[in-house]
This record gives sequence, C-alpha cells and structure tokens, in this order.
Amino acid sequence: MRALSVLLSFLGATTLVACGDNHDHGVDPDASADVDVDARPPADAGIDAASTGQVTLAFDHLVDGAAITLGNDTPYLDAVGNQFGVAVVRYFIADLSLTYADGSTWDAPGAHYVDHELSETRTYALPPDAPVGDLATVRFVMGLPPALDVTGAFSSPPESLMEWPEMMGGGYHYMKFEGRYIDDAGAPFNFKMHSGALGGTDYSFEVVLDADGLAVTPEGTTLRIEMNLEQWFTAPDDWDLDDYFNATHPGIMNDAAAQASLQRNGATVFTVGQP
Ligand SMILES: [Cu+2]
Repeated sequence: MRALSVLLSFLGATTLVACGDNHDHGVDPDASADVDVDARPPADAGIDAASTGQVTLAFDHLVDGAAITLGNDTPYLDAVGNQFGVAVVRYFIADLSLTYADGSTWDAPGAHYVDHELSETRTYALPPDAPVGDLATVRFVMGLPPALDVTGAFSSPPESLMEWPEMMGGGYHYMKFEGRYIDDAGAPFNFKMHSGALGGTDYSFEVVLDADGLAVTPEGTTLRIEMNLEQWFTAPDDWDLDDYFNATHPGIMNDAAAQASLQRNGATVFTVGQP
C-alpha cells in the first residue's frame, strides 16, 4: 500500500531497473527438492521452516565499482570531471519488498538506517519468514515515505541525528552524503549533499533492482545492496558540483530543483548482487 502510494506520488515517472553485476551464483534447482509437499501444513497454519528463509541485506558503498575509503582526499572523478572524495554516507531505506519469479511478493515494512561507518547498520536482517523461491526484483524506498517521515519517529541515535529542520518541513534527512570536491578555482570545497522532503514535498522514491538469478533459500540468503555513489551525480542529470556547492549556494537542503534531480538520478544508484 505504501509502496503503491509512493509510486503514485512519483507519477510513475521513472522506476528504472538497474542490472546487478554479480549474477553468477545460480539457483540450486534442488533447493527444496526434499520437501514433502503433502506433509506441508496449509499456508495459513504458520511458518514452514522448509519453505521460508531469512534474507539479510548487506550494504556496500562504491565509486566506480570499488569500495570507498572515507577521508578528506579527492580521489574520484564524477561524470563532468569534478574531483571528489567521500567523508560521510548515511541514509534510510524503507518498505523493502521482494518480488518472485512467479509474480508473488513479500513485504518487510518499516525503515532501516545505514551509516557506512557503523558496521552494524550495514547489515539488515529481514524477518525470517520470506518464502523460498527465485527472485525477480528487490524493491525498496530510498529515503522515508511520508508515513515514516514524521518528526519524533526516531527517539535515539543514530537515527534521531538525521532530523530535518522543522522550518523546512520536519521529519528526517533521507541521506547525508558528504565529502570534498575541487572547485573551478582549483580549491577544495566541502559539500553536504543532504536530501529529504522539503516543505511538505516528498522526494523519496522507489528503487527497483533486477534480482534475476538470485533466490531465497531455506538456509538463508545474503543480498549485497550496492550504492554506487558517483551515480548520484549523473543519469539523467549531470551535476557540476560547482553549481550546487559554492560560497553563495553552500548546500541543497532548500533547493527543490536539486532534491527533484537527486530523485531522478537515484533510480540508477543501486545495484544488487550476492556476496
Ligand atoms: Cu542537512
């Protein structure tokens, strides 16, 4: 329901499917071969351990396919040639949903917070009762949908530290992606790419990832969710960081056009694979 409303609020504009890059782990056709179908309780009788499994998401943060190193250096290049580096990566995802090859879906409602520097946040163990089967897509909301983006919803750190100013509409940052880039004058400039709902406008969006070749198994499945950070700056909108982070425009929290642009670029930021 929530995912639907997010989709509707996004006017169906772009829910691009991003291809994972690690589909070599094939599905074991015998994974549930020893289950006696006749012995299964009816679907509504409770959790059948052989027909469900636990999916764990493991979050990685990459630039150009390589794991990032946080710091004040500017080792990376974006699409328009800005040198940049990464110091902070913090964000929410919400309302995860698995879509199976047979068309069925399984939902894990609620929000999960990720901070690159807090290893415990980079693992998200979903409820253990996901149906076993071949996956088609992994879906989630990047940021917080309106129902979850409510001031006071998170009462303790680290989530509570993501608060978004009341004067800008309250709720929470979807993301804090901070670092440093080299500006047109050749000087280092610290950027804070902060996204969130601005003045009551929801800029969260649904991410749909191609999970072809991945499956939920009774033994448990880990899916690697990769945020490819350079993609925030491109596809479809190329960001010259000089235009967004400079002395007269130090940030983007009050910039509706920038928030809308991140919503567009974000459709291709994530990929999924299996470790
Ligand atoms: Cu901010």
